[in-house]
Amino acid sequence: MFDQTTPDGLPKEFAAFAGGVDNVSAFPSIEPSVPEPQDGKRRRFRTIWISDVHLGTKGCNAEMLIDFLDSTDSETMYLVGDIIDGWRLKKKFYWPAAHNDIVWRILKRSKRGTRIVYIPGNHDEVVRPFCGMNFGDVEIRRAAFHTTADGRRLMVLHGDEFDTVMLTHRWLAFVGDTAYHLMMALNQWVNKARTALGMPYWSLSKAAKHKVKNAVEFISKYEEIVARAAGERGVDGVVCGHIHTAEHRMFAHHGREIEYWNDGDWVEGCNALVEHFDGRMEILHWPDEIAKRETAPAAHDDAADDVRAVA
Ligand SMILES: [Mn+2]
Repeated sequence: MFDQTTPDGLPKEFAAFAGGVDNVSAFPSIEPSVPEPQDGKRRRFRTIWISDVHLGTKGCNAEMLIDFLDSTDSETMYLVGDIIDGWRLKKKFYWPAAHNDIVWRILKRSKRGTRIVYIPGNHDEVVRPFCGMNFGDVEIRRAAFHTTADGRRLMVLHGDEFDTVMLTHRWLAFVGDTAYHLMMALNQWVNKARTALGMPYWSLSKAAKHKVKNAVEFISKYEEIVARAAGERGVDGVVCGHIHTAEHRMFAHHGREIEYWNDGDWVEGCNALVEHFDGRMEILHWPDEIAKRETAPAAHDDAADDVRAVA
């Protein structure tokens, strides 16, 4: 069946998948498996912050991030840690082509002139010894100070520095609604088994709810601690990641207002923090942005319908 081969040495049958063979043969080269769109329509920002991408894990929403990277551009981009998950990679090597595509796109951005600052987090702590060095044009830093267009000074760091108890793993499991609902479903299961074994009812979901409450308290406390640290450093605010919870909050510190920004993650939330050219900052929830983009033509049609109705 596979006696005829293409010039790449691949069975002829594979050539039927237009582009597929190219992808296979091009994999070790520098071209991404998902090509960058050539239309050049990108939303431009002064600054973009992303973190907690967790490349090398199944959790990473690579498809969403590729869409984000292909739809935006900025003068500066901060990679605020946990970009590559070294912890997970050590246990099991997982590196799909899409994860290469993300690295490729980030390096391409740098080539195009975006200043890239990579602040390693706790999951990519293997990169931390290289802080202060440059990898090509990518600056690797332990933390950074960013001045917004309107002159605010922001401290940029991953944020595990303030997670002293390293609650990361525990709360990560409970923050997501998905995990919570899974818990609820599991509850029925556990109790069916318990009943069968003649054991009394035990509420796993109640235990989960307690954990969720703890997680909410943990997040709130964490935000407060990070903002206080920024206040003590005399800056106007802080940008961090780590807890996978995109947020903007204001805190008072000795009569001064301190901004707390968390750029979220690309596992569940798919958030990025952006600074517009006037210094205004915004958290983008990328699935919402995609939905807006896709409903925009429909909204236009609705408007046309309205016009027709009036006429
Ligand atoms: Mn982290």
